[in-house]
Amino acid sequence: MSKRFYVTTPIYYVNDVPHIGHAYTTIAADVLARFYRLRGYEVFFLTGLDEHGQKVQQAASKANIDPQTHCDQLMPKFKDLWTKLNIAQDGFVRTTDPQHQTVVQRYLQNLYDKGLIYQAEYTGWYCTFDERFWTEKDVKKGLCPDCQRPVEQVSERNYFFRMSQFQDQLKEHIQTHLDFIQPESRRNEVLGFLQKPLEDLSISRPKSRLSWGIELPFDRDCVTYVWFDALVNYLSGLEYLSSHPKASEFWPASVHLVGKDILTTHAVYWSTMLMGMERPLPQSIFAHGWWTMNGEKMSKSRGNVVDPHAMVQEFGTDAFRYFLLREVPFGQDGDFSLTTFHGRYQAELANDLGNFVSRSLAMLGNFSKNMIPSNAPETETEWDHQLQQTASTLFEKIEHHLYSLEFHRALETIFGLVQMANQYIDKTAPWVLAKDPEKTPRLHTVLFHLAETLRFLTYALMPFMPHTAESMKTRLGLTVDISNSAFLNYPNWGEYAYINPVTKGASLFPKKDMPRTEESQPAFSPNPPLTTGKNTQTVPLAPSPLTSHDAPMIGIDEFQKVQLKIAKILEAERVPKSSKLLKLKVDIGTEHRQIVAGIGKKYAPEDLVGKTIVVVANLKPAKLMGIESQGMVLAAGENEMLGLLGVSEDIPVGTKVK
Ligand code: ME8
Repeated sequence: MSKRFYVTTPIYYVNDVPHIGHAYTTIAADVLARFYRLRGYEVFFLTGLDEHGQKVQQAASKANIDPQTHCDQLMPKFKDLWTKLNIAQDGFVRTTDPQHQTVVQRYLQNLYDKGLIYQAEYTGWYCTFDERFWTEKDVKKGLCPDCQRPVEQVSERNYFFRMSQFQDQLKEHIQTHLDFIQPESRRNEVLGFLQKPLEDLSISRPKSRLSWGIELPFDRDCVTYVWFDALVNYLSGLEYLSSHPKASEFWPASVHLVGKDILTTHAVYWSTMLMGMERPLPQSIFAHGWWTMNGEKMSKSRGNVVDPHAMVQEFGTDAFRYFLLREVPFGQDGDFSLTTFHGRYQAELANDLGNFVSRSLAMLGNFSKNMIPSNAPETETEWDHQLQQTASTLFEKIEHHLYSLEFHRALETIFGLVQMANQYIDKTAPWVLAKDPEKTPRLHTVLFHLAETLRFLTYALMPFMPHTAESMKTRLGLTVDISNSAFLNYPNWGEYAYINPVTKGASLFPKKDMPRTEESQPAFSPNPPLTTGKNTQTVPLAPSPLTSHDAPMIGIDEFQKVQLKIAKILEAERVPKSSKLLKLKVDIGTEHRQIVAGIGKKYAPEDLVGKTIVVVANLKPAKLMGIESQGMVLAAGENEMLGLLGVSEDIPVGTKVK
């Protein structure tokens, strides 16, 4: 029996055009879907649109059109972006699809018939934006505790789902299925939420207040609460969008990818709904973090929204896919800045990967007439061996990282091989071998190893950067079909019989100048994809770290004069009369130091204690506001400090940073 993998994204509200958050989850889901397809799984990848509810009704009335027309107009914006981002979904749900509505009504009737839905009078504080009620104790100063917008008191007869009945069963499930809610910190949050008694869930809205929704099958005067309607898409999509003869067997889903803000609706509402519907729970729900922009929350009013279209236009689809998944661990919040994006583009895509591909193909052209030497050469040197070993364990590592949704680690592993391959070229110096006919066998070994590395990288990049991989495949003259099941068995070094000539082609990632001025900076716009490239942002850009305009080049020996060390903050307090300065006591392994740091606007002292940071340990002591500082903490930012540098691993204090 073949293995199945079912991955979903949230279905996105069509109250506006798609943004980076939508792109982020959808790219992550696409990478998983592509990987498991290549691994020989039967895959169903579902995404779509959440078209009902108050938000959409309001957006439509603002535009002075009826809600269905509004949805029909916005839907292509999402589909177009997915095409541009090379998203290969298997199903695209719209909650206004009649088939979806039928499934929702069927489940509602089923719960109603079982006595799990009842009618009651309800008075509460209602937040239109979040489309949910809050109790008296939740609301402070008349504001929604979630989005801080004003709430209004609403009293109405509603239908309720007996969610409270499933509280213990849900807690037990979460505690006994450790993969169910990920990452672990989020599991603890949900368990924390479940400490309080769970209330029943209002699943209807009177048509007099909201007409844009699916009618309740047992009361035509009410429509279904938008979350109940939306969550059912994970089941309805399978029913009517999959052509697989056993589509229902894709349930339970392997993973629902969601943003951290909608974890509760998934972990609690959806899970208890499934319990009521007597359907198994998904294997896992993974909550990813949120992107900020240059340290600030993205919002249209601030004009700091990242426009995915503009990023793709400037840097290409694969660079955008790469950056989003490489920059930040999937469960954590991350900051988007053009400087960082450009930095990774130049260093990792243009210099490392792009260079490796063009150097290798150029040498195959120059020294072997575009033909890959036949497979014979055994590994001869330690370098050959190391390259081969690293490539041979690549796929297991990728699979391991993707299993725990560590996209950044999977990419780090792949790019580790790229770096090693570039060093291999430097060490083996094929151009020197080419000058001496006696060294031709050795030259062929080296060229063969380069071709094999290219082949392994082509396969490995396929899920992440499909255009790039496809282009590498063509350049290398590979004839294998790498659309499906190509990773069923991982490739073996030396097994492929090369017969076609290679072609060098144009640069995969041409070097780019950092857009330096507001006018030339197309990535951010207050009104994103509708006006690609025209509306420019107001955020000033930090200069690129890779251009030499701002800082003179230094040699490695100069850099090595700076002694950087891992340190732990033991104490922190404000420096009197300063809003910016904090006095820290840090452990640098060999001793405790007092450091005065200008980080007081970003951090409260109590948030810092226990943090692992990086410090300059050999800076001459200096006095700041009369207090001696015996070192310096490393932090990112220019005029404004955006954050302290930390470490992603558990590294002992005192360890040298190189
Ligand atoms: O919540 N960074 O839809 P939605 C990362 N229709 N992710 C972000 C983000 C950011 N800055 N901003 C938003 C809905 N998101 C419902 C879902 S599912 C049955 C119904 C993410 O369009 C957010 O976390 O408001 C969420 O996962 C997704 O965008 C969709 O948000």
